[in-house]
Amino acid sequence: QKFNVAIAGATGAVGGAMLDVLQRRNFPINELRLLASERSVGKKINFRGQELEVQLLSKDAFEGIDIALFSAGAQRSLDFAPAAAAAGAVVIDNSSAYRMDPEIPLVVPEVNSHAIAAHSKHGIIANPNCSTIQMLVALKPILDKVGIKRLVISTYQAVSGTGAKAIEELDSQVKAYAETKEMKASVYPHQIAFNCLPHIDSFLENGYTKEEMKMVNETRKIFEDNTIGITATAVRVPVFYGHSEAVNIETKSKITVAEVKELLANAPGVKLVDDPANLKYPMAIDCAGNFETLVGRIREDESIDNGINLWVVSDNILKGAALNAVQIAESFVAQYK
Ligand code: 2RA
Repeated sequence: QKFNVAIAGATGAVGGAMLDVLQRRNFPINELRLLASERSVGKKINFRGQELEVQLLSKDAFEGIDIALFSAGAQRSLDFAPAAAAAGAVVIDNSSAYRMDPEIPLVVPEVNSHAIAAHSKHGIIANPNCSTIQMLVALKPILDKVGIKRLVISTYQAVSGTGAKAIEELDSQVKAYAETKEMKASVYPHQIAFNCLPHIDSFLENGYTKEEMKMVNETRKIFEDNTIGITATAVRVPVFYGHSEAVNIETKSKITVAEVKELLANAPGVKLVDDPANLKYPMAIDCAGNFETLVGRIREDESIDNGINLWVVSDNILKGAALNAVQIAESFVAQYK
């Protein structure tokens, strides 16, 4: 069986990655419809050797579409996802628009693919935030085995999470430095080259950023457990692709480092990279372009009874967005088509 698929936001960084992932995973496509804003209409994009023309993202652009992948920002998802669903498509939305809506499933296929069942309410499935996805892929086997009481997370996030302009900004600042010229900041409030910004998305009343609270709220929704204590610090670092995360876990019952390694070595979507004696540990430069979530630096947190530390690295544009969205589509068609 083949499906008619639309990509809303087809010319953006994640939209382009969705196209790449659909090809790499040989998703069964009958028609692929590329949708974007006015300024991109008419652009030609190659897909499986075919030249496709970008069409206007509008309410009536979804006639005959089975699956609509959205990555065009929250407002466009709010404007157009209901119309796509009304036209009979199932919408898989990468924006933050519907993630915390109690009637909309928020899905990481390796973690809670059962939640896809709730797509029937509104025809929309939400893709979690990139930093949440990679962490939960690593945590899921530990959660199932010994339960999780508390998480303390620090993230080191690539500039591609902000978008194409941020990639250009880091590149131009590094070049300016090399030529001893002044580095200019416009996408970010401060210089990002050779710097770390503890500021991703906007600040909230409680002193946290939206990015940090996404990790708290999305984790509790996906794990279906509001009792897990979670605190996060999200930091932008001068890396192009690949988010890195230090995850401290307090488990409900004891688990050894050896048991964690055994679990992760067999966990779906995970690649164990944990051999510090031979300088082998997850690095952003090794995850870029690949589908796996790399986990290493596994060690006991001896400051509490049941503590484990992990270092988790994954390509924020692939597993953090485009790959997870396509895997939701794969899981959806496997269960419901
Ligand atoms: C970021 N997770 O990294 C956010 C959105 N992609 O900027």
